[in-house]
Amino acid sequence: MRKVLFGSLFLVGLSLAQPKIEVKDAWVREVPPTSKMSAAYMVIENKGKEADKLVDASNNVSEITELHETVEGKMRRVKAIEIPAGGKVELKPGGLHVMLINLKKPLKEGDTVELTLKFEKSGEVKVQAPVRKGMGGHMHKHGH
Ligand SMILES: [Cu+2]
Repeated sequence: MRKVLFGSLFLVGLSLAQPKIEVKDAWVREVPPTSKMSAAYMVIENKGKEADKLVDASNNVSEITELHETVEGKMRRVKAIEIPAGGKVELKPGGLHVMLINLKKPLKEGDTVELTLKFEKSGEVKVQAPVRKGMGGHMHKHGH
């Protein structure tokens, strides 16, 4: 019995010491100045041995931050995004994203957004996300 207890304490210590969540390739979509909304995309990797969940987010450019998914062209809010142990989840246009609602100022290419992601087990992870033009989904002007 003592052996089991000792073993689990050791595991807790180990998982606290190791950062498990890695966020890569974060970016925010450039939007026209008239738009009050944008979205952030990224790849979230979980190098730990336990699944974790993205449960909340905040940022420095919009009043509201929500976790969204796109299903059949429509966005809806999700409570959490699960990141499987040893796996990764890609937030990308047309899929999961972090929604930035009520932008305080227009977002231009070259700006940087500070995102704070809150994970159920790993806690807060801060990310610098550059603003980029989105691929596809542009509003094209037709005619001349
Ligand atoms: Cu959305």
